[in-house]
Amino acid sequence: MNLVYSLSSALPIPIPITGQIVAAFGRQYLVEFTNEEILSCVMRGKKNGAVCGDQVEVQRTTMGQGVIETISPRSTLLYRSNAFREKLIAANITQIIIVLAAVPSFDVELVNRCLIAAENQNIKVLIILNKADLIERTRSAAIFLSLYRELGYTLLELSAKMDVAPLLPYLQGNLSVLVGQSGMGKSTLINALIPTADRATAKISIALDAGRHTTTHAHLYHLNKKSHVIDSPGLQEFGLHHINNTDLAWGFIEFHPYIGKCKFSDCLHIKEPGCALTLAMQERKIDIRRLGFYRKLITSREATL
Ligand SMILES: Nc1nc2c(ncn2[C@@H]2O[C@H](COP(=O)(O)OP(=O)(O)O)[C@@H](O)[C@H]2O)c(=O)[nH]1
Ligand SMILES: [Mg+2]
Ligand SMILES: [Zn+2]
Repeated sequence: MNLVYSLSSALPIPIPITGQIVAAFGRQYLVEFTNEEILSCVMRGKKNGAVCGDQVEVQRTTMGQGVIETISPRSTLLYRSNAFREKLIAANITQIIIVLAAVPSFDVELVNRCLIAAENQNIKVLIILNKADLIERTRSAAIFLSLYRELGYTLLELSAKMDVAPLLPYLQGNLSVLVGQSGMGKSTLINALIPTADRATAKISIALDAGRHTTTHAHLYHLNKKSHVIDSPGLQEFGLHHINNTDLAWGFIEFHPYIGKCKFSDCLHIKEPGCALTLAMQERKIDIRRLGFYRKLITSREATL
């Protein structure tokens, strides 16, 4: 423990030590320090809002626990929100890995929403189509997902059960977060990548009295000194309340060349005359499914105003 002695009282004043949140569940956090020690911590006061991946300053308590005093400024923050609350997913990540599988079927809307959140934070994206060993079922999913490859996203087909090697080069040098619905194979991927992960997860699950096979909290794992992966609980929805209408359109990378070229500067690209996005869609430069999804998102927002 780092101590300095105050001249006036001669009592030791503990110096906060810097660490990283490697697990977050409710108001409890596990913070890892550079010497690999892990300490169970809570936030100072009633404050909430720290998340896996955060760099924090921790003060030790006499009970062998820690109190998080400050959260360092974040380079990125992935979160979702509705009108009532925000849910933080991970901080300081450099890559979002969207994990999909043909079985159970995945929700395209969730993919689009994850992509918007990623673009909004300027975080690069990798899409994985897992369970490629289920060849027949995977084929049609792969054909559908080629849309995203055409947009410029990297789409990787693999089987977490058979071989995760194709994923390794993409993880190198990144703090990645795995997101997706439950059942897509996120935890299976982690276990294949990090042989000790299962044990770590089980230990925390037992401590939390949670089921062994469901991920109930986010957990950061180290692949090597420079590459880290966060497993997150399954997502059923991805609210984008925090992203305004203009930024929503920027969340669709293929819209970029056309934004600002509409007849009306406040065009929402619904059915305004002279809309550059509508024209691009008619000329087949923009996929009708993506513009349709954008419009559905915008109109559902307007309706709730
Ligand atoms: N056939 C097949 N099944 C897989 C693969 N990856 C995961 N699964 C299965 O899919 C189910 C859900 O996996 P899990 O990792 O718990 O998904 P998570 O909820 O996204 O963490 C489990 O029964 C896994 O055994 C794969 O590559 N191929
Ligand atoms: Mg899981
Ligand atoms: Zn427009």
